[in-house]
Amino acid sequence: MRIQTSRSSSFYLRAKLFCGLFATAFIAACGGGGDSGEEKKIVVGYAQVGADNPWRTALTESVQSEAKARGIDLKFSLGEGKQENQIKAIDNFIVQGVDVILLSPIVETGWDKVLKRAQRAGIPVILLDRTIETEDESYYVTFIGSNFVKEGEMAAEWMVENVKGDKVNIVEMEGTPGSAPANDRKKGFASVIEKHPRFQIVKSQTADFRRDKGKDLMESYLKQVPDIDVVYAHNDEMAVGAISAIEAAGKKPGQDIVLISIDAMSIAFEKMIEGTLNCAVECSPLLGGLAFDAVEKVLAGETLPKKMYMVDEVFDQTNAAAAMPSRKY
Ligand code: GYE
Repeated sequence: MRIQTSRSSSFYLRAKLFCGLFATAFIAACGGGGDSGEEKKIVVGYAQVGADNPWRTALTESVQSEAKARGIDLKFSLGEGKQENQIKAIDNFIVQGVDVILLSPIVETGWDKVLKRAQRAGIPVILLDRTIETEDESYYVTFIGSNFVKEGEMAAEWMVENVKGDKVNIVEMEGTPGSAPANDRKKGFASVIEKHPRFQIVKSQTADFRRDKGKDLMESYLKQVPDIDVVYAHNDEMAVGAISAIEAAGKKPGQDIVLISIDAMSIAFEKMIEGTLNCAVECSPLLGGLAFDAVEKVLAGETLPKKMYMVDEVFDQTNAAAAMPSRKY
């Protein structure tokens, strides 16, 4: 884990110190409690992408249940898969004067203006689950989630080790265009196969992290490419869609065609155990605990590492059954 001090966190620290100096006069405004002697609740706004797949719903539940457990007032907004809705949600949180904003950005670019507005309002922003590309890293305090480049590398490394043959044709199913996991899982995977020329990506298109679109895309791949050896799907849901398209075409997923996906949700374990999915690289949606630890630390004036990565594991048919009972999502 890399530890960096950002301009934004020192700014919040200065704001906090100011509050500390004037604590007796302005105690309520600074969140220190009012006449009743009761602690003022921390208010957090969370701009989530949407509810398009089970991974995302698991993340939402993790954040909501953790807020509840800690007595934090959570203002929750679902962006319905649109960046403009997420930007509106952030502006609303600014107007409401929340203490901290959590953002799961649908795509990587286009956040600078709204994040600048949050910074001017003195509201720290924590990136949860997905990263952004920005002209100014001080617009966010920290990122909490997985290293998607590494996930792509792990998927490719599993393939290099387990898939034999002089010429291996891969079809790739990409996640939401412009999203950090789609960009980085592609990058990580490509960086490994570059060193192993027997592997070739013959087609690569998006299926938006969705099962129905994964099925449609696989149907079209099967028509266009006669000899597919491997499907590399950026998430389980698209792989599950691909599995049904392969079965409908009269082929055996997991045997005639190797399938590799990312997330390792419980559906992936079911598929690995039944033999239709070969490998799943983990990406945990259980980020609520870390998110609110970070919220509390930033409000206490602590400087956080700029990136906090989850440790992800690789599962396949050799260890899926043993791991299944201890899986939490
Ligand atoms: O892999 C996918 C979801 O952002 C890491 O988004 C997340 C990804 C996850 O829709 O299933």
